Amino acid sequence: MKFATALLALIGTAFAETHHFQWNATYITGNPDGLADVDDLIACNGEYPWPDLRVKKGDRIIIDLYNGLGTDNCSLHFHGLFQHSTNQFDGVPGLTQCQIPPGETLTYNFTVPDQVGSFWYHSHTQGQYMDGMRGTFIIEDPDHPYKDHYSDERIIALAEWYHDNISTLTNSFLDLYNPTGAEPIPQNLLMNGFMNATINVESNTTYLFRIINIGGFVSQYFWIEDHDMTVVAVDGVYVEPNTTSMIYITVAQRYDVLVTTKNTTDRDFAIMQKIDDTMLDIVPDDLLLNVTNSLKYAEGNSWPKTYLVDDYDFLDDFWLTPLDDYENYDHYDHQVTIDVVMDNLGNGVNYAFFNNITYVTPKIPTLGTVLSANNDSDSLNAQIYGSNTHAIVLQKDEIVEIVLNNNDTGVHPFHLHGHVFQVVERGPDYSDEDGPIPYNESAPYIPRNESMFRDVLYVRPQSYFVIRFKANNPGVWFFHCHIEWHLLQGLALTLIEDPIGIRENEEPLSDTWKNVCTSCGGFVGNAANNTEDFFNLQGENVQVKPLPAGFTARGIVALVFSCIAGILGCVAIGIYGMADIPNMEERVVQNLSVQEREFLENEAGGVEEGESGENGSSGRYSDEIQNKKYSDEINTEYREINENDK
Ligand SMILES: *[C@@H]1O[C@H](CO)[C@@H](O)[C@H](O)[C@H]1NC(C)=O
Ligand SMILES: *[C@@H]1O[C@H](CO)[C@@H](O)[C@H](O)[C@H]1NC(C)=O
Ligand SMILES: *[C@@H]1O[C@H](CO)[C@@H](O)[C@H](O)[C@H]1NC(C)=O
Ligand SMILES: *[C@@H]1O[C@H](CO)[C@@H](O)[C@H](O)[C@H]1NC(C)=O
Ligand SMILES: *[C@@H]1O[C@H](CO)[C@@H](O)[C@H](O)[C@H]1NC(C)=O
Ligand SMILES: *[C@@H]1O[C@H](CO)[C@@H](O)[C@H](O)[C@H]1NC(C)=O
Ligand SMILES: *[C@@H]1O[C@H](CO)[C@@H](O)[C@H](O)[C@H]1NC(C)=O
Ligand SMILES: *[C@@H]1O[C@H](CO)[C@@H](O)[C@H](O)[C@H]1NC(C)=O
Ligand SMILES: *[C@@H]1O[C@H](CO)[C@@H](O)[C@H](O)[C@H]1NC(C)=O
Ligand SMILES: *[C@@H]1O[C@H](CO)[C@@H](O)[C@H](O)[C@H]1NC(C)=O
Ligand SMILES: *[C@@H]1O[C@H](CO)[C@@H](O)[C@H](O)[C@H]1NC(C)=O
Ligand SMILES: *[C@@H]1O[C@H](CO)[C@@H](O)[C@H](O)[C@H]1NC(C)=O
Ligand SMILES: [Cu+2]
Repeated sequence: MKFATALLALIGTAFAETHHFQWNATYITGNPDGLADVDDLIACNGEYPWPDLRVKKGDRIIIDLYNGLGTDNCSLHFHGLFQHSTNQFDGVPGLTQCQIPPGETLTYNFTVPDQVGSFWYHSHTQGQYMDGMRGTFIIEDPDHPYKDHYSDERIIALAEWYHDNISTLTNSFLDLYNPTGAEPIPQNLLMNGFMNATINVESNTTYLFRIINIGGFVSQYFWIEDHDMTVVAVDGVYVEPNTTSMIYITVAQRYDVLVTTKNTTDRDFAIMQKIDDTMLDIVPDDLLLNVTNSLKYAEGNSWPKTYLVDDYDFLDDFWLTPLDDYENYDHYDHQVTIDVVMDNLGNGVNYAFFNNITYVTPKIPTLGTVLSANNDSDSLNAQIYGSNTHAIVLQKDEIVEIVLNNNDTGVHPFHLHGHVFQVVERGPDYSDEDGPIPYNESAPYIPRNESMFRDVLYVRPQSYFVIRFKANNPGVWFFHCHIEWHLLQGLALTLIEDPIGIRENEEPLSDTWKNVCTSCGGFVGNAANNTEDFFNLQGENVQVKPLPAGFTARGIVALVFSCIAGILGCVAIGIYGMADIPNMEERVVQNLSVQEREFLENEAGGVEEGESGENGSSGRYSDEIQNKKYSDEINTEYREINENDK
């Protein structure tokens, strides 16, 4: 790699290298799926896809990340790395750093002393990595337990792809006119950055395939025509070999598998990836669900035919067994129970909640608050981290159990930063029952002796999972759904693990880290940016206020449209089943702030003048959503009103 310089340093008896990269994130025009040019593909030093990083256990990685994105912020998170004492380089704006503003550089600087396997890196700024800012990160193991079983390896990075950029999609996703929170439908699936990829292999050879889902939304089924896969590691954890013909891989998960090629080369085979279409609200007719790639044995062979299957009989990762000794925690000291709920707030937007909280970024990054608290005792008090960050303080070395109940009907892959966790329980799919069914601690579903450990685990619809880990890695760690749309909706909480340990062990904040923070509002103070009284949260960022009792976002949409239309909206309301709520409009209007009422009244008048004929009589959602000009205007203003209202 031309931009890398390698230095050698002696550590113990082994040579540990330092890999120093200079990276410049910029927008370029590109065409990942070969079907549409996009102007805002994020490139590294002008190139897409981003480089595969490959280091050895014990090496130091230094990345000078320059933000060349013009007007947009960025950041970089190294997925799955423990970042002992370098929590400041975990890369999460609002938690462990500030957003890197355009024109500035943050130098990430950390080692990988105790991890090996398949990882990846990505921007942790507002869904941005789905625009291309992501790559794979391999930590080689000189003592790989399966090294005698394979002779070469290949990286297979999976993702979905959108033709619209993420900021455009986010605007229409987090929108009053998307009250059910339907996620944008991707256009295609990619492999190693492109569509219809080729993986070259030799015949009669066993390979280690590192399958890494670097996508931001859909899980994928993955299978190879007439080739079995033997899973030997997941998420950087070696497992006892388990042979399967198919895996199911959520975003952010990794499967290392052994694949032995045929001893003939007369034809190529299909490598298939398929969208888990149960995650899509609608499946457009022209969406290619099964995408075909080539396991290429020889030049001149024709492109393999699509290889469809009837059974989606994939390996259930719950039953994998770690190869090494992972301590199986048979109890917990601290239980955290969270229910996943998707619901609307007063601006009509659909949010995601753990219990009643949708995550809102604090004014000061939480790590900054830990380090600047007046004393250790204050740093142990969750209050200073804000009421809307869902901050939970963990005591040094306690065994933490997270019970996650999924009140939603979708699958969600949850990720914990800074750890791999023990998978204690995972309930079945309750989508056909009268769910949701929460975890019943007195009647556990499946007890296991040698539990699986990993760093991303999915929960099934209306079901639950239970995980445990030991709070032995001081740091501020995010726990969140890795579906970027859901993270944007606030499906996250903050674990402040052993704050005294952080204050004692964290390396001094680096100069570039501090510079970046200084240019966007500082890193000293509580969540509300109060440097004097850490228990005074006045002015903190909080979630939007709830909808008036008895209303749904659809009702609000109907109301807004009826106001625009200038008719007091029986038709629209009827469509959304709101007619049975007495005095619906009056009640909504009463619950609105003065500003909101004025706004709606003015808007109703204003629109009537210009647009009455077109819009007035129909009252139909689908017709009116065509009138994008007005909906966009109303939306922007509506949002501003709510923000000012705090
Ligand atoms: C980053 O790339 C842009 C576009 O090529 C260039 O204008 C800028 O000078 C580069 N900045 C750095 C620090 O490399
Ligand atoms: C990939 O292959 C599919 C057929 O399997 C085809 O429809 C699609 O256009 C191809 N994409 C590109 C970019 O060539
Ligand atoms: C995203 O697309 C929109 C609409 O085409 C455009 O206005 C905007 O500048 C794009 N954003 C970025 C970051 O390029
Ligand atoms: C960049 O981050 C700063 C500080 O958090 C924020 O005020 C600003 O709105 C962000 N810019 C964009 C384009 O999101
Ligand atoms: C990286 O971190 C190490 C350990 O703190 C420090 O000695 C070194 O100077 C740092 N390098 C850079 C380029 O920041
Ligand atoms: C396949 O590999 C095995 C062991 O490496 C070797 O004995 C055998 O001759 C090879 N067969 C072919 C067809 O290359
Ligand atoms: C070719 O592969 C098959 C199984 O894949 C094996 O049984 C056979 O012995 C191999 N032949 C040679 C010549 O290696
Ligand atoms: C993709 O596979 C599924 C299941 O096998 C099938 O129902 C669907 O029709 C396939 N789609 C295409 C375009 O081949
Ligand atoms: C392999 O996975 C299956 C579940 O798909 C499980 O039943 C079996 O016990 C596993 N075997 C081993 C050796 O891990
Ligand atoms: C989740 O669903 C369960 C079971 O219906 C219910 O008891 C619980 O209150 C729900 N949680 C939330 C936060 O709504
Ligand atoms: C969530 O519920 C708790 C306990 O009832 C309450 O103290 C807190 O204010 C609520 N938070 C929000 C954001 O509604
Ligand atoms: C925090 O307060 C200081 C002093 O008032 C101000 O300069 C800074 O911009 C504030 N930062 C944020 C993120 O609000
Ligand atoms: Cu989710």
